[in-house]
Amino acid sequence: MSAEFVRLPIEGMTCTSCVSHITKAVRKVDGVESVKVDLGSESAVVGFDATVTSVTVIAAAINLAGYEPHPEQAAPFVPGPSRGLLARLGLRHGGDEPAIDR
Ligand SMILES: [Cu+2]
Repeated sequence: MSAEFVRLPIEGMTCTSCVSHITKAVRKVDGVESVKVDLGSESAVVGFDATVTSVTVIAAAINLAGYEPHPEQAAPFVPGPSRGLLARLGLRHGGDEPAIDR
């Protein structure tokens, strides 16, 4: 598996139609495998094939759609059940109870 996940901060979102604009723009990028835009945290979690595309290319697509991504603040995102690692990265899964490192 070559999918890589990043959490990319995006400025300029104000409503759910912004979310769908950004989602559509990111999905069109070659190599993007998944995208989940979150209005509340003003960011998107993008899964992509790093041999095909990059955060820079994804950010450019978001920019063309009229929003202001911050690829320099993009952070690795670990999907799935690895909660200890998520907690260490300071990330939480929406809807899940907070990860507790003992
Ligand atoms: Cu909007």
